[in-house]
Amino acid sequence: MYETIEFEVKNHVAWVTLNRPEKLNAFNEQMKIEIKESLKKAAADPDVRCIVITGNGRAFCSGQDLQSVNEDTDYGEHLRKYYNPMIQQMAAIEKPIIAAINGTAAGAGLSLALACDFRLAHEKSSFIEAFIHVGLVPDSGNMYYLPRIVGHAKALELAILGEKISAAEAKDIGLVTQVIPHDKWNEDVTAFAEKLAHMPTKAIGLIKRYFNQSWDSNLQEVLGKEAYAQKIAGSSYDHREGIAAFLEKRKPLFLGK
Ligand code: T3D
Repeated sequence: MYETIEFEVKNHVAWVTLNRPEKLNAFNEQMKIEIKESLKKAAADPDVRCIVITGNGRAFCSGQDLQSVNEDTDYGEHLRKYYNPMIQQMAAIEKPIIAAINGTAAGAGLSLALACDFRLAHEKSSFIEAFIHVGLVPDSGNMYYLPRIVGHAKALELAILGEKISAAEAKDIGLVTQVIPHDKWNEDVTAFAEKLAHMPTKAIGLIKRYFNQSWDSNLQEVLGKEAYAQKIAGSSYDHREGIAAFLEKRKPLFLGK
């Protein structure tokens, strides 16, 4: 069904695997369309409670396919048509999204990882703000997320110097959640994703929505939004289950509703 990605749902987790390994999973037009379609499908499926984006081969994603651009390419239009809607779509999905960074993440491939809610890094993975090496600026949400994740000074350093950093360095600066050794990669990524997929999905969605909005809100507005969100979470099945499990001294069985 898809030409440039693989898509599978298993144990409440949707796996979106970028599949152009010979180009280090660089984005061509088809891949951007297919990622968007698969995310839409995962978002709409009530059985899906966590999404993982990963890559086949030795890279996560090397950014825009540089063989598919030329001097007539209108990058502004290209971003507005493909990348920006994808990044906005990811922020709007009220389910956790994990980037399972199996190898190099470069340029807009790094932006894709930054737009995820969690970043798990393979021990051999690397990260590079490659834009500067082709005379471009960070895009696809990179200028929004990178300084928020690693801080202004570090973000400028990475974007302007464009030096490759290792998974261990990425962990040190807070860019990734966890570095996973090669022999534990599949097992640990699956365990992390399935753990999230069995948590209170509705509350996770609300956390994501209001954390995102908090950047543009003052304290009074955030307090109001927290009260609103808590009213919704407080009337959920999972809240009742959490309280019951606590009182009965058992493990909760959250259903994501
Ligand atoms: O709207 C718009 O379209 C503008 C948006 C732009 C967003 C961007 O993403 S701009 C930044 C684009 N990405 C890059 O500049 C990264 C280019 N790639 C690299 O710098 C390096 O390949 C890596 C650092 C990612 C990995 O280096 P290395 O040494 O491990 O691998 P390699 O040998 O360079 O690449 C292996 C193959 O993948 C090679 O093909 P070959 O020679 O074996 O046939 C290489 O050409 C290909 N490849 C890697 N990245 C891309 C690519 N082909 C097309 N586009 C790529 N981005």
